[in-house]
Amino acid sequence: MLTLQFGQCGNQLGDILFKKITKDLSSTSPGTSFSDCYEYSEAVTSKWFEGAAQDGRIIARVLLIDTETKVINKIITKNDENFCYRSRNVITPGNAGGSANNWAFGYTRKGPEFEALVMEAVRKEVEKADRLDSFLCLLSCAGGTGSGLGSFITSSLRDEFPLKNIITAAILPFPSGEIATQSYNTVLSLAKVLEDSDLILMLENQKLNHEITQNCKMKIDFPRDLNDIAAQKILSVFQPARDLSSDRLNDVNHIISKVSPHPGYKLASIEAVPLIPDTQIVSMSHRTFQNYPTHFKTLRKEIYTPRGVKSLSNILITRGTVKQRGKKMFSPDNDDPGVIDQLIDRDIYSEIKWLQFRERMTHFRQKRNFLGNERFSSVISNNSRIAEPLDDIVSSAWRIYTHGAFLHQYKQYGLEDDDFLRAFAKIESVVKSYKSLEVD
Ligand SMILES: Nc1nc2c(ncn2[C@@H]2O[C@H](COP(=O)(O)OP(=O)(O)OP(=O)(O)O)[C@@H](O)[C@H]2O)c(=O)[nH]1
Ligand SMILES: [Mg+2]
Repeated sequence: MLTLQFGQCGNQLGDILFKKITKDLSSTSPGTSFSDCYEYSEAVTSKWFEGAAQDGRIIARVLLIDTETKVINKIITKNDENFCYRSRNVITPGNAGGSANNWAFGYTRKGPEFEALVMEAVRKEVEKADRLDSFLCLLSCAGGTGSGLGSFITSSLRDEFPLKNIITAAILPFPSGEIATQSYNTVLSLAKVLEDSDLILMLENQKLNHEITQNCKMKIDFPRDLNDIAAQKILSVFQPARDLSSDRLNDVNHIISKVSPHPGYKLASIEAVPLIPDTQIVSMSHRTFQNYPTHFKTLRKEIYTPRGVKSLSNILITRGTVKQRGKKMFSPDNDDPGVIDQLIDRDIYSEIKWLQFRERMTHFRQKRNFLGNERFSSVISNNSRIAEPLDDIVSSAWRIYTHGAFLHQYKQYGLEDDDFLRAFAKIESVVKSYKSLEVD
């Protein structure tokens, strides 16, 4: 995997993501055997890192890209004790002062300006790695750099590496009160990344914020806490685990084939428990307070979706200890032939039978503790709930468009009405496809 971080949000989220990965690696109570841990560490290190620096720290396989230097400088001067960045992978030419929350500026000006530098760095990483099959792009949709430059480079990746996977983690803005042009930028950037990515992880700031406030009493540290739980969600899917039905590792190809089986449906969201940011942990007891049934009840509450929401695919990922009630072991039943991890008892299936379309549900399992949690479960789901926030964004973009608001800012960088209309149409058709799932 090669991670590409774009703009303020992409870089801040990525920095926390890599801190979490090293935290996961250095767990002092992994809860499983030495050989399991060794295998896990090897898989994690080869997925996210590329060897060690002279000072012994491991080097993150990542490009840090921004049109201004402030955010990235802050990140690289902080000097983490466990990992470091490769200086040639820090791409912030000059100090052009950002992309002014304007997708068109980021896409049409900064895109071509950065392309050669970024792609040269990508090629070097691809050549160096044994087998690099995927790119993970981190960006926010509302600003100018992540959305504009990020979606431009995603197209360049797709053109040059047609067979590699591209996963985009897209941060959606709060519905209102942030940036006047956020709905244009979100529609324009999503329309592009939908064409070029195999899977888009939708991370809504509003929802992340809600998830923290309902679990934690302390004041939220924005955006740090949001990035903290967003990173936990992403890692819960990508850190090593095995598909219980085939014993196959959860490599990116496998995840994409399970979550996004149809090119018309590429949007996924992740629910997870327990979701507590590091800054909110008062004591370790938070990490273990939930017993096994409560744990799944909480997951059920998180994944609760309004009536009528239909899912195309779901992967349940369970990490850590699965307590066996009354020592009843699970025995494979008719619809689950094949290998079932010995640790899973039948309770787990009774706890999750509420998941819709069980026949389309896959189960990934990892015995090792996760990020200091004795037990951590998540569901990555491709379902129709996403139609609602998308519909809101495209409606709000239409509203300002029909008043001609801010259009000159985009037209001065070459955008035409047709470009807007095509992007609106693209998002509307995605909304329609997801809504059509709900019609029985
Ligand atoms: N979750 C999260 N959201 C962020 C973070 N930083 C910014 N945002 C959100 O991202 C949007 C703004 O985009 P930025 O990433 O700041 O913009 P940029 O890509 O740097 O683009 P320009 O500054 O316009 O060049 C808003 O919706 C913010 O709420 C972050 O660290 N985490
Ligand atoms: Mg910025």
